[in-house]
Amino acid sequence: TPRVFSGIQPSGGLTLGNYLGALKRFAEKQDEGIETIYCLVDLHAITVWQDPEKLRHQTREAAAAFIASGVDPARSILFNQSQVSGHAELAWLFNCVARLGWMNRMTQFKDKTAGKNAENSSLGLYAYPSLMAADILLYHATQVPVGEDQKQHVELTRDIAAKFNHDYKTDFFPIPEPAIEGSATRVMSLRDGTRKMSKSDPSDMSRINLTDDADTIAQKFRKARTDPEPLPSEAEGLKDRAEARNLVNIYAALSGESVDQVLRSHGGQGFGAFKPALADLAVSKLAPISAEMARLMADPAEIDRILGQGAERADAIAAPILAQTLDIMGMIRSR
Ligand code: AQP
Repeated sequence: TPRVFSGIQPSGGLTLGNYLGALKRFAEKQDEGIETIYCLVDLHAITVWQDPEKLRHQTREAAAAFIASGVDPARSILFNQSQVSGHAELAWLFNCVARLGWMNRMTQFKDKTAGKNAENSSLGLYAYPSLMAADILLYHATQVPVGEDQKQHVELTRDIAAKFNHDYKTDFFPIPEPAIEGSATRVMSLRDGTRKMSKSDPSDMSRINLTDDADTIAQKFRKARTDPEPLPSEAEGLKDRAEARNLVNIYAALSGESVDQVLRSHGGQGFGAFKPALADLAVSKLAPISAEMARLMADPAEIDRILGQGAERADAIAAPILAQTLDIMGMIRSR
């Protein structure tokens, strides 16, 4: 039976990229009637420094964003990673399965240490993909909805599952599939069409936050970097225009239209007209989400209760899988 697992780091406020590449699709998967498990991966977040008070706030706010985006904690399992100890335990076991050479090929580590002294990064940041493999395989999940940027990590998860199965002569771990779908699998920065929109980008103007108000959203789109040409009438014409393509992709993903449909109605338009239309569309989709987030955040104890309940349901699936893994590896289990 198919089972979906995915997560988001509570490492800052969530962005339009997280919404279109992840949250919106998490709700759609749940509505397809597939078993869905969604996790706020706080153990991943601390691979870079997190102020403890802020981390708590960001975790609750991310939980509110899930719920406001349509993830129903009664139908999906929604919890924060550190409340289910199996994630950290299985990650250690996978640290002993994964090879150094595999980690060395991970582009996210290279991106996150670019221009910095990598020697000064946490060991956790380097081992991040091994923890992510544990997140997925701890539930024997088969489908992993992610944005384009996480594809390499899901492939590594497949390699770890296959090596474990091979080394221990078992078929215990299923080989999960990345599910990368839709026109916004890679939302780009509003300031630089070659970089992805990211919650940790130092420039707030590079991203739309789910908590931005209507004026801020309009201003950020107005100031978004573009070229001087009008929009083409066919997708082909966006080929060498990263910034224009990004705005059209965002429009398509928010409106539920294809890129061709968007260009049929907006082709020939200059950005002076297209940007306000895009801002209006974004506000109409995001305003109800940020309002619902604010409502939920007024009762943090209720959010914590939802996460605790989700963690109990998650642990009920995870604990037997972890126990079996330890047994397969030859660990004595006698208490
Ligand atoms: N720009 C994006 N476009 C489409 N999808 C995106 N995702 C992130 N950015 C984009 C998807 O959101 C999910 C959660 O990602 P994450 O929070 O675990 O970490 P990330 O991919 O590293 O995202 P950020 O926003 O860039 O966080 P920081 O800045 O903390 O590293 C994933 O499914 C991801 O694909």
